[in-house]
Amino acid sequence: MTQIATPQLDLARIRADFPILHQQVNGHPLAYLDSTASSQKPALVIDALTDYYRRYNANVHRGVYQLSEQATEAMEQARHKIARFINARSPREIIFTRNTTESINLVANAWGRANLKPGDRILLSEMEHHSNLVPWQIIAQATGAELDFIPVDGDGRLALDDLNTLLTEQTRLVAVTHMSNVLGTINPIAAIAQAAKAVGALVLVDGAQSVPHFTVDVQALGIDFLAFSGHKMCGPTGIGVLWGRKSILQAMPPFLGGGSMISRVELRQSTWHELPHKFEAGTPAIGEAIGLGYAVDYLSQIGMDAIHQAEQQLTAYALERLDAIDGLQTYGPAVAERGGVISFNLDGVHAHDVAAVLDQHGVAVRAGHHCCQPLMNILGAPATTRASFYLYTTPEEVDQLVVALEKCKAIFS
Ligand code: C6P
Repeated sequence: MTQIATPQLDLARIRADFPILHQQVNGHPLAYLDSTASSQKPALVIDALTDYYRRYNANVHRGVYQLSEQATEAMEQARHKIARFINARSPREIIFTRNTTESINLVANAWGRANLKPGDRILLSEMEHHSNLVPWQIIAQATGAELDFIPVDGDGRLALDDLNTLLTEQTRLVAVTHMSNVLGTINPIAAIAQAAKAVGALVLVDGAQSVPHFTVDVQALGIDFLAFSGHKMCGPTGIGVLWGRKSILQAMPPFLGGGSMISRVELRQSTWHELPHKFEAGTPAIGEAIGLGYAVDYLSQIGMDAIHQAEQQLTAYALERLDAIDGLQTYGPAVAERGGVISFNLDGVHAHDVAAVLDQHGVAVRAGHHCCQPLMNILGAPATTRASFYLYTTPEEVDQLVVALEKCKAIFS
C-alpha cells in the first residue's frame, strides 16, 4: 500500500485553524469529505467577517465618513489580493459577483448578447457543470448561436484529438472547466486556449474547482475570462469573482443596471462607471469580499503548490484504498491528471443510500448527479457518491471512509 510520504503540509496546525472540524457526528469524529461542494472556513476568515460587522460595517464607495472609507479601503484591498492571487494585470479586472454561476451568467448575458449572432458557435465540453452549460443554452437560443462539445473519453479526460476540427472560424467562444467536480480531471487549459486563439475565439475558464486547489495564472494560461467562488476556497458564501481581460470588459455592455454602476443618469439614458464598477450594480457583499481577501492570504501563506501536492498524494492513497474494495467502481483518470475528487459507486447500492450510511459513521460526502447530468449520462450512472479533499483532509479520514464503506457493503449484502 502507498505510504504517505512526509506530509508537505502541517496538517495538525492547519486543522487547528478550522473550528468546525473538531466535532463528533453520530458518535464519530467528523470526516468532512465534501469540500468540492463548499470548503470549511479558517478562524481567520470567520474573525474577519465578525470584525467587519462589529467595527466598521458601512456601505462602500458612497460615504465620506470614516466607517464607510474604512469599509471601502478593506474591500478594495481584497480586490488587490485576489488580482495578485491569479496574476491579473490590474485589480480593475476583478469583478465581484455572488459565485461562479453568476460570473458565467454575466459573460453569457453581457458579452454573449452583444457579440453572438446566428451561425456563431460556442464550444463547451461534455463534462461541464450546469453553471457552464445552461447559461450558454439560454444565450444560444436568444441569439441563434450553436453549441458544440468536446467529448469525454473512456478515462474521463477531454478527447482533444479532434479539437482542431471542432474549432472553426465560426467559433466565437470556448468555455470549459479547469477541473471536473465529478471526475477530478484537470484539463490542459493553456493548450486549449492556444488552439482557440488560432481561430480567434475567446476563452472562458470555469475555475470553481481549480482556483481553490492549485496555482491559476490567467496570463500564463492565455485566457480571457475566469469564474470562481469564494465559498470553495476557504472564503464566505455569497461572494464570487469574474476576472476578465480589461479591453474585453471595457467593450462589454453592463449586465445588471442600478446604483454604483453608472457615471451619469438621465431620465431616458445613462452612461456607465469605469471598471470594475460597471459590473457591480447595487450594494456588494462587502464583508464577504473582505473575508475572501483573508482567505486568499491564508491559502497564499500555506502555498498553492504545497496544497496541490498534498491533495495529489492523498488522492493516490484514497484511490488505492477505494480500488481495493470489492464491488466498488471509481471514475476518472489516473492521479497525475486529477485533483482531490473521487466519484464512485458500490455495486447494487444507490449512491444516496451509500451517503446516508457514511453519514451514520461521521463521513460527510455528496451523492447525486453533482449538477452534471449530461456527464452522468455518458458515465452510464444516474448518480455517484463523491468524496472530495482539501488542505485539511487527513489520511485517517480516508481510512474512516473505507471502514464505513465496508460497513455499508455488509448492511446491503
Ligand atoms: N459545484 C459541487 O458540489 P457555485 O454554486 O456558483 O458556487 O458553483 C457552481 C459550480 C461551477 N462549476 C463547477 C465546476 C462546480 O463544481 C460548481 C459547484 C458544487 O460540485 C455544487 S453543485
